[in-house]
Amino acid sequence: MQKKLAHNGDCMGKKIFFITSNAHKFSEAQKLLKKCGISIKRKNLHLEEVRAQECSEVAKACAIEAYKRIRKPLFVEDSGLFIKSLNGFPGVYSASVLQKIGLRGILALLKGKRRDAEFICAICYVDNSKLVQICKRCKGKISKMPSGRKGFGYDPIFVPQGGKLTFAQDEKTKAELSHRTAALKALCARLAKR
Ligand code: ITT
Repeated sequence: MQKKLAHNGDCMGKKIFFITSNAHKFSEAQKLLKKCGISIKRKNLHLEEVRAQECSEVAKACAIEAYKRIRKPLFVEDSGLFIKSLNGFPGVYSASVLQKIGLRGILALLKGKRRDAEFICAICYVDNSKLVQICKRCKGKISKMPSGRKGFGYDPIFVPQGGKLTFAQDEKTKAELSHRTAALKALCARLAKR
């Protein structure tokens, strides 16, 4: 990649693009990254996601494609819900599965099955001198019924480990320990390193 930055710390205080079509993901990231002095701008490049088994592969391929197009510091985040008894389904297909069968469809598939699940968030950051990959998880269980009005996506059916409320009922807990929070904190730490 062209022209080197003087040092990696140069990312701090600069505007970074978060390439996403999802306003909820952007809003969560904006709040958290602001706390560590990173301001972000949303850009939707309508990237086509590659077929892959892992969020980190999807994030990396999209970030490289996005960098080719805009040549500005940016990150892409690919996330999803992985349910153990469904062999990781919906996983990397989380967005389209939610559109097609909804939360009720997922709950129907889980009748009589174990409900352990995890959210995964993979981030790939690219600028003119480096590519940073981060992948974090948040373990929990799928509830019996959707509950709560906060958050987005699968939040109404996801109860984090040790908790009783879904992420959609308790956004404070989500902000503290979600997969996205963990990944963004790790991104801040990596970008702050010289
Ligand atoms: P971009 O790819 O454009 O960023 P997207 O919504 O398509 O937006 P993903 O491909 O990463 O994002 O799909 C992730 C889906 O997984 C998302 O649409 C939600 O349905 C679900 N998801 C991810 N993180 C979540 C969270 O924190 N809470 C609830 N659902 C989440």
